[in-house]
Formats: sequence, structure tokens, C-alpha cells
Amino acid sequence: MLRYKKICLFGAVVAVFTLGIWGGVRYVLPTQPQITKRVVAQSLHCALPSQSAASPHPGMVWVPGGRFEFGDNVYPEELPVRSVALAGFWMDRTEVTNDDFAQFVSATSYVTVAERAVDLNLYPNLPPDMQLPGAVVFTSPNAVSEQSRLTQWWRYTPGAQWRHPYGPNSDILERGAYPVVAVVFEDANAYALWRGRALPTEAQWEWAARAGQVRTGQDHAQPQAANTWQGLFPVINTQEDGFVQLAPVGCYPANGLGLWDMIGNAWELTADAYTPDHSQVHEESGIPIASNVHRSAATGQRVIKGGSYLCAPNYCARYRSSARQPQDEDLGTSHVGFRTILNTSGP
Ligand SMILES: [Ca+2]
Repeated sequence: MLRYKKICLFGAVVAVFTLGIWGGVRYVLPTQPQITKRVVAQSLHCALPSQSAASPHPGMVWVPGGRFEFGDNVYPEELPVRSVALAGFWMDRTEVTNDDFAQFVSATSYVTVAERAVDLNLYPNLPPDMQLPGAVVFTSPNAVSEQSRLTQWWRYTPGAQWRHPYGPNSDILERGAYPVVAVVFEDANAYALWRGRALPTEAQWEWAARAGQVRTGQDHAQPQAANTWQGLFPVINTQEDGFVQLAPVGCYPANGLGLWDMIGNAWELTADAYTPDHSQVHEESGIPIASNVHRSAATGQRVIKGGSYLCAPNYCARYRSSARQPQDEDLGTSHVGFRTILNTSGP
């Protein structure tokens, strides 16, 4: 039942964000392929520069500490803007990739939540398809009506998991450099612990994405150099950025700290439990004040940051450093991944 409720909640949350955007308009388009092909723009260079072997933490970059304006005013959940001070930390320069995650699974035989059998004693009233292991997958519809009915483009898909991110007929062959998705908070934490690291807090993530920009509100425009959605979501994707779905990490220029894809590509899980806004955060850390909120299952949802390849101006304009959204802790989706941090001294 909990799992079923979570699916409903997932829909409800996104529905709230959607209301007022569609206005009852119906779009009908020619048939589109269910699994859309990847188109690489000529100008993209999807290869990361090598890092010095002398780096104390290969694959990570140092994020200097600082005080900044945490939050924004585009959506209510970004308010109020708070002044937050953070110590420096190391951060993965890219989202965790399928190759990275495969190393973890190979070393530990870890089984992700989306692969595990559903406990029907805990969830006795699930619809038949949701009694099977899986994750939620986005599929672009040919037509959309009743804008609040998100099942037109989001479907719980048995067999979807990190090795099959768009469903059982998809795979990650030759996609080792793509961000791992269909993983949940528990999976991301397990990976981070295996690496001796942690997930970033929301404030750490936001500060890193700012790359030293103290003032908020400087990044409201849809970025040109990131994997987002150009066109009318969810039916028309003009793929001007080169990708309809996920892109390999590192295709677009890094930010000023050397962090790739902080905005767009895959949403990124953080350590913080989701709260409706920033009214109850610690001034020095940005962490929710209630001690039972941070790093707990108190709400069942975690904050995700950065937006994804599905963020468009007409829907979910969350391709911004301060944007935030809740993600159910036990529900994998085809557009949520993560990266890790290391709280230790700098270079
Ligand atoms: Ca795109």
C-alpha cells in the first residue's frame, strides 16, 4: 500500500507543479518512436579531460567554502532565500556513471531497490504490474489531454532498473559513460558509503552548482549548454542540445569549478529529506533544522537538484541551481541519478 501511495504521491507532486501551465490545451502529434534515438550535435565533445594522477581524490574537484544566498523565488518551494555558510568539500566532477555503479555492484553484489521483489505483505493492494520489481519510465506521448494525468508520460514499468533504464527492452551497452539512473536514495547511499563518501546536502549541491556566485537569481534562463528539453514538453522535443534522452557525462562545458552536468541531464539525489520550503533550515549549513528530518525517512522523500533532460520552459523550469523537487525514497525513475562528496580538508 505504501508503494502504491508513493506512486500516487509522485503523480500528485508533479501535478501541483504542472497546474496552470497547460490550461486545458490538447496537443496531437504524428507518431513518435517510444524509445527515441540519440542525436549528437556536431559541436559536442563528450570526453572528459584526464585528471592528474597526483590529485588526492581522482575524479573529484574541490569546492571552496563560502557564504551564499540559498534559494530563489521562481517556485514557492525555493523560498525564503537564506544566507548559508558552508565549509569546503570535494565533489564528484560528474554524475555517477553506469561504469562507476557497475564497479560497485561487481565488488559488493549489491541489488538495487528496483530489482528487489516487492513485499506483497507490505503492499497488499498493488495493481498487478506494480507487484513486479521496476521503476517509473518517461515516454513521450503522441497526444496529451487532462494535463494533471501524468500517467500519459510516466509509467511504472516492470523490469526497469539501472541496467535497463527505459524498461526491459533497453540496456546500457555502450552507455558506460551515461549517468546511472533508476537508483533510489538507499542505493545512492550504499554506493557513496562504499566509496567512503556521502551524498551532498541540498545546500552543498546548490553552492557547488553556483561555482562561486554568491547572489541568487543569476541563472533563470534555460541554459544553452546543458541537456534539457527544447520544445513543448512532453510531446515536442526539438533536441537542439543534441539529446532526446540522457547524455554521456561531460558533453557540455563544466562550470567554473570543473563540475560537469550540474544542470540538466539527470536530476541528482541529495542527503536532505524534502521540506516544503526553506523556512526551517540551519543558517550555517542549510540543513533542515528538525534533526529527525535530515538523513531520515521522516518524510519518505529526498530533495533532488539540477533538473534533467525533461526540464522545459513550459514545464518544470528547474534547470537552475536553486530549483528543487521531492523524490520518493523507494521509487526509481529514468531521470534521477546522483553524485557524491567527501567532507575533508582541501588541497
Ligand atoms: Ca535534451
